[in-house]
This record gives sequence, C-alpha cells and structure tokens, in this order.
Amino acid sequence: MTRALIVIDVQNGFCPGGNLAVPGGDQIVGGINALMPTFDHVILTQDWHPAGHSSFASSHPDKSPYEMVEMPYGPQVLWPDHCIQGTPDADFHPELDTDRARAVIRKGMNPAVDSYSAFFENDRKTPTGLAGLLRTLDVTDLTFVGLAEDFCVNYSAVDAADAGFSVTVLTELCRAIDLNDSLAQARRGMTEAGVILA
Ligand code: VGL
Ligand code: ZN
Repeated sequence: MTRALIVIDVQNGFCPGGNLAVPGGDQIVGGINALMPTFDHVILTQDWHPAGHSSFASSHPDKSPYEMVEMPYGPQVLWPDHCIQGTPDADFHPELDTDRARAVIRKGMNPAVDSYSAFFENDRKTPTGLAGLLRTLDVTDLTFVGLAEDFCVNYSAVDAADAGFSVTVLTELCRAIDLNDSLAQARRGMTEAGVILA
C-alpha cells in the first residue's frame, strides 16, 4: 500500500480575506501540515485561472456571483473573480508547508472550462495528468483534505474513487462553501461513490 495526501486548493483566495473565502478555511492549515509527514507522497492542487475566466460572473453580462449558467459542457456556478494566476489570491496560504509537496497540480487554466476536480476539467474529459502521476508512483490509497469540501474536494474524491483508488476524505481538515445544501449533497455523492468520510 502506498499512500498519498492530496491537499486541495489551500490558497489565500479560499481563506478569510480572499476573493472566494470559505468560512474557516485558514483553520485547517496547521492540521494539514501535521499530517504530511505520515504519508509517502504529498501533492498540492492550485486553482489557477487566467483573468476573465468563463467561471467568473464578471465575464457574463447581467450575471451575479453564485448564479448558474449553461456552458457547452453543462451547468456551471458563476464565482467571484478568484485565484487569478500570479496574484496573491492564488498563492498558497503562507503557513501551508509547501516544501513537502512532490507535485503541484494547477487547474482551471483553460479560459473556457472550469476545473473543480484534481483529475478532470468540468467537461469531465480533459485530464490534468494526476492519475498518471499517481499510478507511476504506485499509489493505491488517497486521502483528501482542503477547500472547498463541497466543490473541489468532492469532485476530486469522486473521480479518484471512480479511477479505482481507495479514497478517504478527512472532513475535519476540510471547509465548505455550502451553497444551497451543496455540502449535504456532496457528502451523499461521495459516500455513494465509495469514498470514506472520516
Ligand atoms: C473551488 C469554486 C471555484 C474550490 C474552485 O476550490 O472548491 N470552488 N473554484
Ligand atoms: Zn476556481
């Protein structure tokens, strides 16, 4: 058994003071750092959008953040501008121990397609390369922590289970946006996919 810790989007943008702040997002950083040495591999993801990204409400006339739109690949929540490449909002939280990371997977870089999952963009087809990296390293078991539990953690954990990994989400080291019951829905979906919520 080879175990990897996948740390999802622990960035300033998702912490208090950030452009898409998740309540309590900064409270999980110390616990995540403490967990890192107990894993064979640590991988970080980083939401990394170009300015004017199509998931931003500001890119759609007459739309406000948290409204839905229909994209060519399906329904999409519109977000405040967040985690723009090279800005402090996109940096990792300053206390996150990034030194231990074997790799940083950046996502959301295609201006036309959002990417919640660490494995596939929201078209559900375009891979990020993470599955290949993990298989090359003979990783069998994945533990997910980070932000936000109901979006990027959820999509990543479900894709990982579908790809055949043994998957655990440590909910105490996640925080959620919780938009219209999205956290309860996400937990149901993860459980159905075979993800262990611990
Ligand atoms: C996320 C919304 C938009 C996340 C990223 O990290 O959960 N949510 N971009
Ligand atoms: Zn994003």
